[in-house]
Amino acid sequence: MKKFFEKIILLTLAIILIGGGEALAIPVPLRGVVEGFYGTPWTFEDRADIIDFCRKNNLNSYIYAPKDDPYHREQWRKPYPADKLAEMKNLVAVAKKNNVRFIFAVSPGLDLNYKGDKGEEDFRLMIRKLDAMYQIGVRDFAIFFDDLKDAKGNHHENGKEQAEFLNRVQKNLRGRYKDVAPLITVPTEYFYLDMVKGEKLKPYTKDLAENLDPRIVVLYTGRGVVCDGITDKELAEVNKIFGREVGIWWNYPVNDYSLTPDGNRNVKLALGAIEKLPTAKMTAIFFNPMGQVQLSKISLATGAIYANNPVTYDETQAWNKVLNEQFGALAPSMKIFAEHSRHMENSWAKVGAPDAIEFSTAAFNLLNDWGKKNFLDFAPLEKKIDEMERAADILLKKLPQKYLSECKPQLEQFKRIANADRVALESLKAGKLDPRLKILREEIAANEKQAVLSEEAARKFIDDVIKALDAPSKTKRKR
Ligand code: LOG
Repeated sequence: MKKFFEKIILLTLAIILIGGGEALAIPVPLRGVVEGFYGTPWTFEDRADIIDFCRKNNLNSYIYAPKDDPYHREQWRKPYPADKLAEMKNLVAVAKKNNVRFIFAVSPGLDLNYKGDKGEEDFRLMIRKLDAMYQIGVRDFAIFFDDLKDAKGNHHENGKEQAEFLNRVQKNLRGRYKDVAPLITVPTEYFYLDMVKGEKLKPYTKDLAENLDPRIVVLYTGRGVVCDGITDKELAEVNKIFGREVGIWWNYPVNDYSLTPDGNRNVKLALGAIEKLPTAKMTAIFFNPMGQVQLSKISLATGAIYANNPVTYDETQAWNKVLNEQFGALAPSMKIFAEHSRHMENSWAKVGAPDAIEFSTAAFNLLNDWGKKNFLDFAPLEKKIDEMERAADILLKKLPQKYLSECKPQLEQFKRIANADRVALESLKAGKLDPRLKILREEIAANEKQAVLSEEAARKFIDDVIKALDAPSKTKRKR
């Protein structure tokens, strides 16, 4: 008995020593990047670069799933032409060298047949497609069924059929090749609010969950497609639904839905940290990036820190660390810019910390006091505006081309906004609207076709000041 206790004490000591006094890190087993966005796919160089980045950041997987590669989705039946296949082979070799799993995905759902001769033919074509990838060294495969809704928001998928298709693909591959990893999938109903109606599971999800081989990895995105975090409780609930530990497909920093009314893509950059993700155990986490590969690395690197130890992850600490590592002497300026460009929100999406909280707080306080108090403290906001202008100038001048080419319109817009904020502040000081402010606002609005940032902070301040100073005076209203 005494020996037993001694052993326990020694073991505990060893754990404390190895862990440096902290809880031992438990990395998410499958962790990496899913190239899963709409819009121009990454180039070979981008992918090789991100695979190298994965190794350096202890991410172990990369999923190839660019929505707008025709061979991935719209024309999934077609084999890759020789030149594309050769390129893919090189990429698979790069991944192998970097110890990163190259996961090849196909999205056949737009027109996949499940039944009859057509079903047999499509199954054969899918296997042919995956076999070609096996031949060039791929050992990990995924089949995705996301985004199959029609204009009315309905989909026509049958969960049982889909499950049987996936099971059959997995059985076929693993039957012939002993070194193929379990299949990964994204269901058609891949976010919680789409999986349930009222309290009940929708038939598609129920049938899929009941019939899917328990070894197949299911990815889901959270309560919504792009949502403000996932709690441990939600994760547990979804694990229960699928009868397995699910994985997460996390839609940040992806910005393919940040569109202007005329359809321009990627107008806002997501430069914040990964945040609000579970600490509970999970099978996998994949971060969906922006088309802007270099700037995606800010949040991807924070995601890597998270995925390597979800329990101890601190987003502020991670964000500062990553900015310092990636931008060196330019980190302080980059941080100011990035602070104004991290929150993503529209009618169906919401993710990322609010933009420039200190700025919006200072602006709110100032406008709140304005007209009420005799003494107004302009200094906090003035300081912020100085910093913004300086940061924009420094970055426009010194940022290496590989970054600048991804954010020049946004940096120029940042400078315009800072400049207009200054005029707005001066107007408040004078108690009178400087007529230049409306002109500056028009210029900013015209450029919002290509660059948006700080909508609720620095950009809003311009509108708020115009509103405050433009209001018709009481005497005017009487007339
Ligand atoms: C797509 C994804 C896209 C993302 C953000 C999933 C599983 N699928 O609405 O390709 O990049 O949202 O727009 C998606 O997230 N569908």
